[in-house]
Amino acid sequence: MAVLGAHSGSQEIVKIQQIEAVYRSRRPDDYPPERLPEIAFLGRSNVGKSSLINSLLGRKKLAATSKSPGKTREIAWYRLSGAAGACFFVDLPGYGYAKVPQKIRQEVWAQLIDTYLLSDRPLAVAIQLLDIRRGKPTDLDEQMIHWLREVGVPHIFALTKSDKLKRGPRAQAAQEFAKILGTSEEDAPVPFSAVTAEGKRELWSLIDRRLAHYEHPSSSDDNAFVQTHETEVTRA
Ligand SMILES: Nc1nc2c(ncn2[C@@H]2O[C@H](COP(=O)(O)OP(=O)(O)OP(=O)(O)O)[C@@H](O)[C@H]2O)c(=O)[nH]1
Ligand SMILES: [Mg+2]
Repeated sequence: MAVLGAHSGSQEIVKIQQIEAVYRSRRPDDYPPERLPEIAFLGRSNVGKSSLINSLLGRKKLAATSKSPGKTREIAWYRLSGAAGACFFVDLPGYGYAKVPQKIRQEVWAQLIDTYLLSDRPLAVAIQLLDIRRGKPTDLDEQMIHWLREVGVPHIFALTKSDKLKRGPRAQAAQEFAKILGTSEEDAPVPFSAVTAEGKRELWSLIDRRLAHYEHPSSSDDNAFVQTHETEVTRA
C-alpha cells in the first residue's frame, strides 16, 4: 500500500498536495506538537541532505542548501500532506564538519541529533546519507550507523552526489557500500543525485514502503496511515 507515493511507472513519482515548512527547533519542547510519522535525514555536513529533500519534494529552495557547511544548527520539519495522509520530513543538522569548533560540534551532535533520535518522536525511518565519492562510510558515519542499529532505528541509505561519478565507478561504489554496510538486496543503498534526479523513484519507493508498514506508537484504528491509499494529486 503506497502512502504518499504512487508507483505507476509514469513520471509521477510523488503525489503530495501540500508542503509546509512549519517548524524549526533546537529543543524538544519546541518540536511540533503534531504527531505524524517522521522521515529523518541524517548525514555529515555538506553531504547533501537539504538538496536531497528539495529534490524528493520537487522544490528548489524549500530546505536551505549551502556551499559553506556546518551552518545549520537547528532541526527543520516539513509537513507533507496529501489525500492519503500526512507526515513530516525532518532535516537534521549535519555532523562532523571539521572547521566547526569541537564544543559546537558536540553541542550540535549531542543536543540536536542525539536528542531527536532518542526522543519519543514517531520516527518511521531515518535516511542515512553517504557521499558516493568516498566509496565507504567515514568513521563518523560508521558511528552513526552502528548507533542506529543498536537503538533499532529503521534506516535506509542514500549515496549522494552520484552525478559526480561516471557510470562504471558509480556502480562499483554502490556495490562497495552495499558490501560494507551488509545490506540486503531490497535495502541496497540508493545512488542519488539532486542534479540528475537519479534514485529519486527508488528512494521514494523505499520511504513509502517504510511508511506503509509503520505502526504509529499511538496505534489505533483511526491512524491516518493505516487507512491510507494512493493519493490523486499531481507531482509536487
Ligand atoms: N553535484 C551535486 N552537488 C550536490 C548534490 N547534492 C548537494 N550538492 C551540493 O553540495 C553542497 C551541500 O549541499 P546541502 O544540501 O546544503 O548539504 P547538507 O547536507 O544539507 O549540508 P548541512 O546542512 O551543512 O549539513 C551544495 O553546494 C550543493 O549544491 C548532488 O546531488 N550533486
Ligand atoms: Mg542542510
